[in-house]
Amino acid sequence: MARKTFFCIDAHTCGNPVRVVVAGGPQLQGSSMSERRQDFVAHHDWIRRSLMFEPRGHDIMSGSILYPPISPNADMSLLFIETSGCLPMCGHGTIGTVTAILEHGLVSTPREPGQLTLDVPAGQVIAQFDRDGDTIESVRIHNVASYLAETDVEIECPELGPIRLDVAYGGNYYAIIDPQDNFAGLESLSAGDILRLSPVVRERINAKIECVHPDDPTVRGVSHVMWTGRPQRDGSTARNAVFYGDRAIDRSPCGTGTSARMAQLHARGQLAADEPFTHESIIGSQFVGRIESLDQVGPYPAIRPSIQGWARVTGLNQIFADDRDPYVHGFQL
Ligand code: PYC
Repeated sequence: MARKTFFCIDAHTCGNPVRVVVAGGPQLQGSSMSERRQDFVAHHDWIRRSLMFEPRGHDIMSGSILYPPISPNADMSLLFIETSGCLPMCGHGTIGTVTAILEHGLVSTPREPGQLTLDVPAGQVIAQFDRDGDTIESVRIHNVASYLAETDVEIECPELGPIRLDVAYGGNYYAIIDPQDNFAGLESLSAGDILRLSPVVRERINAKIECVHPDDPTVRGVSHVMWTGRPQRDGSTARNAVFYGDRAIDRSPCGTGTSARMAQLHARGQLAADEPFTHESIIGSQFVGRIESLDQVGPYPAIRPSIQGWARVTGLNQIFADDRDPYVHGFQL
């Protein structure tokens, strides 16, 4: 019998799960986290499926695997794993991972007090944390440069008719659908509607446009669909629901999605650099976004966003992947 053991800390960030693999991850080849992500996808993807899908995970499971730093200035590296694949960057995943590893003493002395510098497939991000004794109260991620890639692309959406959407990058590419003639806003959709319509929207936008990151051609294609609407909670600027993978709606306000949304609004002249942006999720949890500075990605004017949120650890999980188990590689209904 061959049995592999993964030592995990399970957590959630503002409602969305984060399974942090602290030991048991495979050794990866490559000189950057982008190359190592490609190596993982080519040779070790069964681990993602095993830990994310049923019966060890579920449709919305998401997580990370910890690795030593690659860059001389970094504290550690993260690989993101999800039911949807291996993301270049994940905001809620980073907030949950940082909270889990600090609360469990896995980083005793950050290179800079109060912050961790992390190599991730999309580049490098900085996580500033607020600590109260042994508890991490909140984490602010200084994310990769984010930009508006396409505006007013029209597609035919089943049930709604023709709709216009923008595509923006915040660590992943997002199709962003704002209220318009054929879409009354997020409040007009049920979770079932989002799960039914979003895969078709994603397929049609990817058939119509090709987005490729100017600095890394392995980062390409719209993976996430964001429906926007009016805020329902005090203090929120906007509300959103992000669809990803085959069946997932982010329970958090989505870190890379909030970054993409701020880049879109800034490029459209609807969000000033000094204006706070509090994003509300489908369950009412909030991230506080900020435009930290302006940047450029290839030909695109870009922003450097930060997003702040909180996470709570839900338990320690020692997970077995046993060759005798016919469902060792996971399944999806
Ligand atoms: O928070 O960036 C995020 C994210 C991506 C997919 C789910 N959450």
